[in-house]
Amino acid sequence: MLSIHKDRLIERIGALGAVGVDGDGRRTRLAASEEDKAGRDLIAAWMGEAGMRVVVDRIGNLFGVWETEQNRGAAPVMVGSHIDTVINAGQYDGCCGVIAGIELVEALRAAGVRPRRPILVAAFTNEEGVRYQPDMMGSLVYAGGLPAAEALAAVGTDGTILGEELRRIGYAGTAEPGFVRPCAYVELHIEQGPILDAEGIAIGAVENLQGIAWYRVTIEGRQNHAGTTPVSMRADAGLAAAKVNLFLRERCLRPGSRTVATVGTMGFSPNAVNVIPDRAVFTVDVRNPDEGELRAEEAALLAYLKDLERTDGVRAKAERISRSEPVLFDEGIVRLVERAAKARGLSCRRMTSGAGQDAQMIARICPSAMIFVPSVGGVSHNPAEYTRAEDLIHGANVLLDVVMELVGVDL
Ligand code: HGY
Ligand code: MN
Ligand code: MN
Repeated sequence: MLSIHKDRLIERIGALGAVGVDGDGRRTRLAASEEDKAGRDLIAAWMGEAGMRVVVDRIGNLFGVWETEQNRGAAPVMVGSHIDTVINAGQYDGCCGVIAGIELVEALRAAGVRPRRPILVAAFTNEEGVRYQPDMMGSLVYAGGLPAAEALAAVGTDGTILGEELRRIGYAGTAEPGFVRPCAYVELHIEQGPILDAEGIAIGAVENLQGIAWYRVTIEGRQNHAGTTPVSMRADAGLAAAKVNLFLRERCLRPGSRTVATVGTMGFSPNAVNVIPDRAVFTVDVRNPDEGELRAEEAALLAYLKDLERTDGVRAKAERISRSEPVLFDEGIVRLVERAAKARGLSCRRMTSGAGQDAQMIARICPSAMIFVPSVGGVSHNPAEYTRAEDLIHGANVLLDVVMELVGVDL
């Protein structure tokens, strides 16, 4: 069986992982940052070395295109993921899917295999959504779910404008997002959860993905003295914010609940040790695999904020900053993943993706599915994120096998 160049796969994941690591050893490559540029330059160089044409679209999505005289014009198979990261990130999230995509093209070319379809390897812009919202932005624009002009005008958490930043780093491309509609999309990704590692299973055949809703909540109370103000006279924005976090956890702990919720950022004003905060601004990330249950969670949050206005004498508002529905992946491709794993003697199980993924956006325009490999201890969005080399190699080889099936090859 054809296999990818395993040493180079691992080497390149390590090389990209070294990009954007600061003096304290924290790895951060936020979308359209200098660090993201350095990562993009590396990926573009590897795409070129693999004999691919490099294309950048208007939202900065980076593609390696491998097409031949024989297959030019046929709808391509697309693989890929993202290389932007969260803050103080691990080195595998997204990156292994892009690098494995490049490696599968290298392997097919080295073996003289002639695919009947072109292959595109994608590195989508701003999958994480940490600096600019919404998340999965580049793939959402590519799939026609968000106008490029609107995405390019996105104002970052640092006040920058995405379009200007893409120009500054040299990745404001000219290709129209969606310039080609793939016939299929397959994304290799680390699980980022604990299941495969805990069950000792090598491959996850991802059949669906949960819905995600992000809100920015602003609670306004009354600034006052921390020592002289009786508790009964307080309109404490900080306390109200804490109550929301607790409320969300209680919702998740209800029997049978499949909801997960996270308050990942929070800021107080005036943010002084001896002043009751008059304002708390925080984000809520709430997820559920069922659209109806997700909507119920959102409604419960908004109703609770209304209650807080009455009980705590504060004003509360919630602005929805991102929303993606649960997605079912393509059963045919999921079965290809299971067959490919079996043919390689690898254990495999079906899974739901707890994380948002570019695949959920590309699923809007073509049959899509994902391949998961284990995350040791289920740790991710954390520098301790770790996937064993042999698991990465297994995942890349299963991706190679699935793509060979999808493109049809002449040996
Ligand atoms: O937030 C997520 O689920 C993904 O890592 N963007
Ligand atoms: Mn990811
Ligand atoms: Mn991520």
